[in-house]
Amino acid sequence: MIPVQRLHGTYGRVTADFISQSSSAVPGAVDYVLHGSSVTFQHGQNLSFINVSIIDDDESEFEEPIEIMLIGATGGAVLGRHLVCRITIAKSDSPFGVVRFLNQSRVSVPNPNSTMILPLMLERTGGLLGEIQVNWEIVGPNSQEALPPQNRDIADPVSGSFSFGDGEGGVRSIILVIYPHDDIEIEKTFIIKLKLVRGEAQLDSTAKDVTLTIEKFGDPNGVIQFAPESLSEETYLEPSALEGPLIITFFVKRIKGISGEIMVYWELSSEFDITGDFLSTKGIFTIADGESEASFDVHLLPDDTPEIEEVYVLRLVSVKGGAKLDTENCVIRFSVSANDDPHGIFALYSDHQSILIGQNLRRFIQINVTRLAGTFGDVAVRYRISSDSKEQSVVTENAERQLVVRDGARCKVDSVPVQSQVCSVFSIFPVIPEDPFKKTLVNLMISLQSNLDI
Ligand SMILES: [Ca+2]
Ligand SMILES: [Ca+2]
Ligand SMILES: [Ca+2]
Repeated sequence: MIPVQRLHGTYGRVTADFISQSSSAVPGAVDYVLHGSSVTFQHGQNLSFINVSIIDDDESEFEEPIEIMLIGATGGAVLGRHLVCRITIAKSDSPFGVVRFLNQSRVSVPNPNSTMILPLMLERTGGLLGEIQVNWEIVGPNSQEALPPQNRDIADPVSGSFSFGDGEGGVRSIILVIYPHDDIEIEKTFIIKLKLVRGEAQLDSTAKDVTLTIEKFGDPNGVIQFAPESLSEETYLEPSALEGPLIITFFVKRIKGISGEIMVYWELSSEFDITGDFLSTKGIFTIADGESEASFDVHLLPDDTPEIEEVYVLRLVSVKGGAKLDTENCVIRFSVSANDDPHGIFALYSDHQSILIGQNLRRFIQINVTRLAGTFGDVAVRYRISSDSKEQSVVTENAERQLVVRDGARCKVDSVPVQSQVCSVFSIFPVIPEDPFKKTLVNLMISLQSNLDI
């Protein structure tokens, strides 16, 4: 755009005529195009433009100056003093011309329901010296191999040839006929390539091929879900240190399409403390092209930590490679039953027990029940104090008593008034955990009996 100014008055509609001249550059479709031969100013307008297009090409050899000159004015205006504008074409045109696609270099189309026509346009432009022949071919899908004429995606012809005579430019078209999709189809990429086989024109390096992507149809890469055998909520036992990690295998299926290798990401979480429970709480596994089944392992580790039953959520979180997750069946739960005596093991240590004498000389046995291992929940402990002296009862009141060791507490102290002078042996009765820990009752009783420390 070359600006032309209208100085002084702007009354009425006027025009200014112009021409171009150049010692080497050729007007028309070769080096540049001068649009029109006059520039118009409407009433009140003081600025207008001359439009010059430079023909673009790859070569950069000669600079070519062009002069644009105002040569006359109409409508009452007169020419001023600055009438010549010089521009320089930095690049010179290839004398043989340039061949290029006019389409976008990347074209993406939905996989059609019915036959689809896709025209591609190419042109020879610039210099038109000599005959040239340009061939085209398609490579793909998703490879650099030439597309065979018989294929399921694009109708024959899948290659061809164009000739341009000496001095002949212009546009040619390639008509691609794209077949409708199959039941399911992966995304396919083809490249339509130009190749100069005769003559000396240049292929425009930025527009000598078109990458055509036909989008996938359906779920060619599949939908990922846990296999039915892994959907039920299982309960596992924490392994002992001797056994080592327990390997739990989960099965996964790929339904619908089975095309392409895909990567599936999984993750374990829990509202309980998951620290140290598993070798890893996340991972990746792959399903090979054509495969519909896979499995992955979760390693449940042994530990000495007392734990109540913990529920874990195992989730397939994402997939790479075009597949989708079945949102209905990508989360499962499993649990590990209570372990390492979560509610505790109860013991009496003789050096923690004592006889107290109150102000009124009443005597008390101060009982200190120690809770080892876990401290989950309130646990009621029943005990009985008896003496090796058979003749008289030691305890004033009930023979059997109960104390409650609270959730989190490691011991509980109770005082029992006594009558007798001698009380040398304590014995303690089973622990009776309160609901909801009935299940562990037996364990606790056994533990307790075998852990009595008198
Ligand atoms: Ca845990
Ligand atoms: Ca654990
Ligand atoms: Ca444990």
